[in-house]
Amino acid sequence: MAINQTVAMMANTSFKNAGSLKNTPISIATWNFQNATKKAGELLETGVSALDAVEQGVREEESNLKNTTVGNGGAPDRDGHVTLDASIMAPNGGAGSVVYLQEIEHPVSVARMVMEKTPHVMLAGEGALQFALQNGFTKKNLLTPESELAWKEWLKKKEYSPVINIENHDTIGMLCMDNKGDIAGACTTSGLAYKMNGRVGDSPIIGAGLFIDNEVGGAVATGMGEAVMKSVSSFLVVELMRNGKSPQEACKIAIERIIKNNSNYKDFQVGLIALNKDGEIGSYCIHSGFTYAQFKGGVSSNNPSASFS
Ligand code: SD4
Repeated sequence: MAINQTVAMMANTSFKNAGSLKNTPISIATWNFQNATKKAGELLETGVSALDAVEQGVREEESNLKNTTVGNGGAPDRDGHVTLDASIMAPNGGAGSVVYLQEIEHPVSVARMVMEKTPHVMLAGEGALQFALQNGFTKKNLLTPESELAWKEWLKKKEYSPVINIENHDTIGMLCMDNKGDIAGACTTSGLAYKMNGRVGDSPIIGAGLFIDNEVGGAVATGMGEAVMKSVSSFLVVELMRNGKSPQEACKIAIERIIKNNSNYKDFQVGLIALNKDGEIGSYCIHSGFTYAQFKGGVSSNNPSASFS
């Protein structure tokens, strides 16, 4: 390489890095899941990779019985099945996901195995379960007595109307940057409570619920998956960042796209969070009330997101 080319590259790099948080371990997650961001963040601070940290972080919520939108204790569909969707993306561009997976507490870890042990990106339903069982996962009844009771109560009226920010929105999407500056992400959910049997949301759809490009950054979504899928929102956020937008600007533009394309946007919530290679964070949602958790430099916080309304 010519010397002047090398010097130009070095100058460019140091300019870009001036004052940035590049290589500073950080974990952020949708909603107030500080247990999860703390778990991931503390791992990152010991030198664990972004991929390992993000998996371990979201597993906290998959096991949290009080969270009725993720993993064990997740609300069932209309017919009483707890069906889980999850995805994971690695800094090397790898991606794995599972959809409509039942009776496995940690779908994110199955998604990781799909990424690492198969030539595929996504496994669904029975096939995903079979793959999980063959790889050492064990079956567990994920319908807790509390979730069953709430479902039976819902059955009395069978009214399907998601309540913004409350009952249907506790999906965890997480983004981590490790001390090498590598970024990974994961998203895991039982989806919308009392959804139709067979319904799959955005969380396991690469580009919709989650997207990482380790040259640029990552984004992850929560909320009404149908709207997120139609706009391929996480991919859009990353592409906007690639084209020079800050994570905050990118999230805002992507939410505005959803609003523009869905005349019923007043009836549902979508929240997006993003992280770029300089460690900058963005977050934007349709309706106020969405928050994101963050762990950085040993400090844990829950932060209100900017919103359209
Ligand atoms: C879905 N996006 O299945 C998920 C639901 C969600 O917080 O985010 N809930 O559509």
